[in-house]
Amino acid sequence: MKKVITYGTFDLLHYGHIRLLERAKALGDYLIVGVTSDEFDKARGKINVRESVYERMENVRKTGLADEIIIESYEGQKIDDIKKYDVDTFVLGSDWAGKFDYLKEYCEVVYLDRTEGISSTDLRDHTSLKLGLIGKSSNVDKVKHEAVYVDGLEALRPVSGNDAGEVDSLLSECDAVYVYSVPGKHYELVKKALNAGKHVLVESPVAETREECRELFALAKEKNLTLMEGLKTAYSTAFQRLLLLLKGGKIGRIVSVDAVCTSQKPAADEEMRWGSIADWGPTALLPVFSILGTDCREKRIVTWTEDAGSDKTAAEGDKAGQAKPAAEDEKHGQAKPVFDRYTKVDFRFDRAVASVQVGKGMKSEGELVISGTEGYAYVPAPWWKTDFFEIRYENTDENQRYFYQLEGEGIRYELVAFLQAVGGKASAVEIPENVSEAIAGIMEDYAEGRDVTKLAD
Ligand code: C2G
Repeated sequence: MKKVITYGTFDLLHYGHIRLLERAKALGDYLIVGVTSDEFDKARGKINVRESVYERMENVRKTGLADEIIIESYEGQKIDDIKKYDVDTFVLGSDWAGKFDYLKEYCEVVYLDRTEGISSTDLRDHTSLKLGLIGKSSNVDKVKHEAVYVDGLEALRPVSGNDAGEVDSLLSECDAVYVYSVPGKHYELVKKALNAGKHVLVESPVAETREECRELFALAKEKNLTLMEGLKTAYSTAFQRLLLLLKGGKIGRIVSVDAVCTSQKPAADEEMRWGSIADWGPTALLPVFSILGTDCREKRIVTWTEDAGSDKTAAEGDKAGQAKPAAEDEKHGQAKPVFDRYTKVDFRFDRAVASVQVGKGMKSEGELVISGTEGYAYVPAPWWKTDFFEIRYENTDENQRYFYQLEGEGIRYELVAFLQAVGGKASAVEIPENVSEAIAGIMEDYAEGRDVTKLAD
């Protein structure tokens, strides 16, 4: 019996794929088809795959052409498979001509003409989504750049969240918006976009109070729109795998979660002078609420703001992270914004504790440590661009290291998830509403001075 093997992603299965399978099948008596796993595709840069590996395997099965279907999940697996299944012929499309000649050492290698005029990319691009960008900053520019890597997404020019006319005109041209303005404007901008029938991806925090957050998610549900919180860390494979391992008991009972996020220089662009708690807070809070839940029994917030000399608490007129006029700045005749340069939040949950330290204009080790009764998880700085973590034990011989590809800063994965959510795949949203609400709640408590103590200048 002559065995033939071929591999592919087979996303949105089309006649180009089917013709390849038919011709491969004709080369022997038994055809094995390797379908790439979601993770393997991500690791090799194919981040736009719409269907899961199981959907893609099922579509291949339905063709009736495969005698056996396997999952391809790691680099180099082709050699293992050729030996394991005693394959006579390896087949792939001509777009790969020459790339797999090294397999000639193990079996016959055949490249078949690729079918012109059809590709999964074209099919994905066919349903293009126009994404308006609201907010003018280097962060928004990054999103515009990253959108290029996302099939089926067209990022329009950024407009300022302060210019109502610009925002209105943008809303008339797009299908969805990405909002990254100042925290105090997110609620009104998100509400405006939802009322205009647009899907929304909003950089965290979604809003500055629990109530506003709840209201926005309810409005999105009522209008059958997607409202997704943007926090790129949540969309990195490494962070997602870390959470799964922890939930699976990898380090025993979790006793504490400790996250640190700092950056030396405050944001240059005036519109984006967010304070530490609004800028870094959501990122640092993400692992706390994702791992320990959102029912903290008590918390303590200690903060240092630039105008710490005044006897005001953080609450008086000082929205969380919001630039608040302090002394007139005689140079520009504008209010000089102040913000919290450093904030520490300590939490007590029923069965664990947590701490987050965030700072802008100060530095510390930006690591994430999750401590457990059998070991601990260590994510080195900058932990929020998660591509590596280690599970460490008393017996260091048992330590395990995990690495997952993270292209750019991970923004593109967030955009792919948003596109999938808009397309109806709600499971693509990695931040549950209760976590979004809990993050907004910390912004609210900070602004209201609840559990807040200010450091002297
Ligand atoms: N194909 C084709 N004609 C097209 C599109 C794809 O003949 N119009 C072929 C490809 O050459 C490949 C197979 O169909 O042999 C599957 O294509 P993809 O799903 O795009 O898979 P690919 O990323 O090419 O991965 O380890 C996986 C292999 O490297 C193939």
